[in-house]
Amino acid sequence: MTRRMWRTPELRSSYDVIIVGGGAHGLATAYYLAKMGVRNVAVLEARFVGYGGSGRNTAILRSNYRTEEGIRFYDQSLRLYERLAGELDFNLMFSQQGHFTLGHSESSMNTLMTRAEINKSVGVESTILSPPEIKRRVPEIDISDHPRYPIMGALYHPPGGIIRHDAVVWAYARGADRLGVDIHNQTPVQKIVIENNRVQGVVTNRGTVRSGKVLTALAGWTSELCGPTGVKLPLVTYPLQALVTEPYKPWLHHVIVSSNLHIYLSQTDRGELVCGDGIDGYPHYGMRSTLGFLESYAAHFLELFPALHKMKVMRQWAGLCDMTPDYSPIISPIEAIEGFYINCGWGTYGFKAAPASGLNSARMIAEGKVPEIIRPFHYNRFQENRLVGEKAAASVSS
Ligand code: PYC
Repeated sequence: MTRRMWRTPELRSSYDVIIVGGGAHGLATAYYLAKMGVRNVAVLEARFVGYGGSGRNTAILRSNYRTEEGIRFYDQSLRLYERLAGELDFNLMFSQQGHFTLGHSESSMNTLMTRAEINKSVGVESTILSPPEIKRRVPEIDISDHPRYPIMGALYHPPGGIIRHDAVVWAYARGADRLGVDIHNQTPVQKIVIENNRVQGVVTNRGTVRSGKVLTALAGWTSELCGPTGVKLPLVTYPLQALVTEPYKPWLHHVIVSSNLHIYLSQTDRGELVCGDGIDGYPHYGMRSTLGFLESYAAHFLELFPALHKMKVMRQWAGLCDMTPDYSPIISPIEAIEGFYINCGWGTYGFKAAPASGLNSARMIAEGKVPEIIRPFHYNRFQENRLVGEKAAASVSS
């Protein structure tokens, strides 16, 4: 008999904790909560698990950020990813193949050098390579002076790599389910019920569900649900597009990102190239892919790999990114509303953060205090002018 990976339980009238959003962050939070012994937890997902950014990203993992706060947090996430397949007993196909961020201008090389030094000071492997050193590892790349923006060097981050993103979602969902978490697909939350400055529950398409603790993990849709609660979040949602090519014999054995051309690519074990560009030029909630993206990606990609001019694209898609002004996330309780927690602002970095985001969100809810490592990501930093500026680590955002 086929064994389902997770149950389809009845929706109860109340839960101790409700997590809104069945992506990697919501499911990871539910899994770690249950592992800490918190019972009666539900994940409410509007469509199906992994429908949002968790199933639409380009599966790149890295921790070579710009600020100490960012590096420490994403490094914790990468360490959790290293052990995740064993912990969840699921083949996640994590390949730590090394990650290159190419620089094509003096100013981007300065930024990459700064990042290398800050990373090293925090104990994260990152180093600067010259064009011939890059060519030795990626022989197909064009390091000549023919391109409009020749390659001047790269930030090389050996622990970075790629993982099977859908498998991460399924593994967390199955792990959470086995520990008793109820996962409800097709259950959009329409409203968060707040009375006397306390969370009382949520209204869904299937009725009201009571709970004294609600966490939203909705990425690009956060403002839609949180706006009516009166909590002001400095989020702007932009689509981020990606594409996948037909399969080729394995030739690319590293993740390649260009900080000036704003593109990135890697090759999956099936041979497809998974490619992406910067966020769309203006905010919207559309998830259609565009010809403009395809054209700009092709032009920039051929600057790096002109030999691949006959490459065929198999499909394109888009996901939604909830961008903050400093390009760092928001994970915090909303102190003015007891029992209300938010997890958002992941911009173009969400997928790689899921394990650390889930673990620390779970600690925040279960222990009632904000773990040290996520304190810099409190939402009050915008009022208090304590920004954690990560724009320099966002090669994908123009
Ligand atoms: O930050 O590594 C990154 C990234 C790749 C694709 C989107 N963001």
